[in-house]
Amino acid sequence: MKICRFSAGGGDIRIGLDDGTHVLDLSSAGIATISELFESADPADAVNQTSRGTLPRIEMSAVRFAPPVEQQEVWAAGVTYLRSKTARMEESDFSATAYDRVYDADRPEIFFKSIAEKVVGSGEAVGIRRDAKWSVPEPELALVLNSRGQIVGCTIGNDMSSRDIEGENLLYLPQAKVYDRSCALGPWVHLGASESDAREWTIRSAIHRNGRQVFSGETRVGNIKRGFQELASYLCRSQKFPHGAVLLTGTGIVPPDEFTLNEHDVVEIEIPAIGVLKNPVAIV
Ligand code: DO4
Ligand code: MG
Repeated sequence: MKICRFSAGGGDIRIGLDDGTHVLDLSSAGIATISELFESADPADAVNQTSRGTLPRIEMSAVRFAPPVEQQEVWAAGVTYLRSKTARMEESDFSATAYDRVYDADRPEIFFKSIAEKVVGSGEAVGIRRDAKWSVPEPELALVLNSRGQIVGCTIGNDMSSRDIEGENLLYLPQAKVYDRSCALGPWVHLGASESDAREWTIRSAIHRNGRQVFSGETRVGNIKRGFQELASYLCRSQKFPHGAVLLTGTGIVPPDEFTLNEHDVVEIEIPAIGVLKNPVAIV
């Protein structure tokens, strides 16, 4: 089951359910926010309690997806795939051992990524920093957590990153990772998939420039070194999320070192069970 935040015809943001060809308007059945859905004992069951036949149906082509966060903080895990560890060690001289160590350490790397209001949805521009020379998307599975720290769903995340800034000095990580339009999420939240199901999923990414594909790559979610609960429980150690949180789980897709994003490129990230997160690139 997949749900989203959306608007249509310039109206308010509503909560929607995917029925394949249309979005069913759950807000008309009293589900006003995704946060309240995530807080219910069984979000998929709460959706199933609505009488689908009576819900307004909106053509998919008329839907504008909003990011699937309201007040949730967005955090991200790093160096969870071998591919990410290798890339990080190659881009940096004196930080290389830090990446090597964190890959094998008990405690994962987890960093703050975005407040909800700065997240962009599918169709909106993601940003590359004006002062960066080497910018890449990071296609990632994102876990959706409620205020009790329970994983209630999965969405797609793009952890936009400035590799030259990150590689220059590990202490610059927040600048490499957190800036305007540096986090995209959506378009759907897949409710109720088990971790073993999700580990079978493939993440695919493609980058287009002037209508031509300039990069494509893929990985399997199962290549993540750490468990979902392990990552979520570290995030929630000594920290409460009264509105819930989203946790990006790290990237396993890294373009070749000579590749950097340009303004007007289009980044697509697909996880077939969730959908396609598609964003043009803007300089910020
Ligand atoms: O410290 C670097 C961050 C790595 C990251 O974001 C990732 O592996 O996805
Ligand atoms: Mg990342």
